[in-house]
Amino acid sequence: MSTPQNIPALLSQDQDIASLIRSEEKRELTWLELIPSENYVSRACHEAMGSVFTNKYSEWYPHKRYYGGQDFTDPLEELCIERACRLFDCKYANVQAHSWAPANIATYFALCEPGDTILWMDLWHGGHLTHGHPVTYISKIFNFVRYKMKDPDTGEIDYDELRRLAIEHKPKIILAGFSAYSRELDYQKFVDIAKEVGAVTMADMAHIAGLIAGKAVKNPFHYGFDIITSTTHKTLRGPRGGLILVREDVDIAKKIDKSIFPGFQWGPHMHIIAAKAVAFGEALTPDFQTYAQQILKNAKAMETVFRESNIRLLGWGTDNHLLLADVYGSLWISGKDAQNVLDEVGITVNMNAIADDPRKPMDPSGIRFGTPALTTRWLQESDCREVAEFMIEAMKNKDNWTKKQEIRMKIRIIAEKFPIPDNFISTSL
Ligand code: DSN
Repeated sequence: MSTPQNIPALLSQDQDIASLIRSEEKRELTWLELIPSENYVSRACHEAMGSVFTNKYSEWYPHKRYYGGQDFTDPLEELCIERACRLFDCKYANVQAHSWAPANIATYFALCEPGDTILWMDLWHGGHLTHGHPVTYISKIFNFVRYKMKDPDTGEIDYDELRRLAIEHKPKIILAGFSAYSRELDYQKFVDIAKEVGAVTMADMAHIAGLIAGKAVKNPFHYGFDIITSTTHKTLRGPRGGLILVREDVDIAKKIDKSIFPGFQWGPHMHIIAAKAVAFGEALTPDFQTYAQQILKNAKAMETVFRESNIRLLGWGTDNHLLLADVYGSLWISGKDAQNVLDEVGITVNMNAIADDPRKPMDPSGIRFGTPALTTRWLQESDCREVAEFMIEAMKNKDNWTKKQEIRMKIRIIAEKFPIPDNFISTSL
């Protein structure tokens, strides 16, 4: 029987769902995926996600579970924690957070009382909704104060303003992290400011966790950060999930464990914890370091092409896996139209607001794109340059059907030349 063994059953039992899965597989094979938060997980990871651990309830933590039958969940979770700590060079890990938002929210509740202040990076300057944007429920509970970039064209954070806000508001947490920011942060400055005002430092590394694990970018723990939160499915290339790491403070670690359970989440998803452990095992290998380095080289190659074409890049380029281009300001195409045109030619990106965007969030000025998934397919710098050139050509020819068909054919050829590697394809319906 082919792997995994549930697929033939799905095909005979529920053809509607089987057919949608097959269509998505085809899309993933024939389109080039450039959304910087997406990737392909390994076949081994898929198998762990599809395993019998999905059947098991395991509330609480290893060796103090509430339900019986935990002979195999305890060593599983312990192994996952041990791998996470080794990977990120820290003492404590909570691997139960279901995803990004639960990881962040549980951390706020672990360390703050209602009304306490958290300093975060403005959403329009690269931060994330889960950092306390006014549309979120958590913004009604905690007092979120925003800092920004000094200059969106260099990407430098306004550290003087950050320090001023910290002194004025006395935050419990200073949060460094982003979902649409392409430069490395000055972690030392965050730590120095936090020490001055007695705040805890939290780095939300959801986007760059794989780059940290692969030693391609700096690890905030090496500068004294107290906490890192993350997803496990972006550059880290694991299952959809969350992760909370604590450098060394046992009291913080205990508070976070209590906040996740019983404070906020209940049954942990043990099949996802199994898949997280597999992904951490993969990320501990030298091959993963090569992968992480190549992500950066590929992003730099795309940066060069966009710069040569005089397209404005926020932050003047990238130090990580992603780029944010002001396509409206440079090519007079809105972010939404650019996303649609690129989709038509077989390239998936996402529209994104840029700093101080004059346009509306649902049709902003920018697109965000990156190289984690392309690099899993082992595209190299010259290939990524070519993809960048096709992107620009497509955006410049948004109303030219013949040109778009031509580009679509060329993208299809690239997709065929760089198939998703065998060990990253998990189904064969
Ligand atoms: N989906 C996340 C990302 O793409 O960064 C944001 O929620």
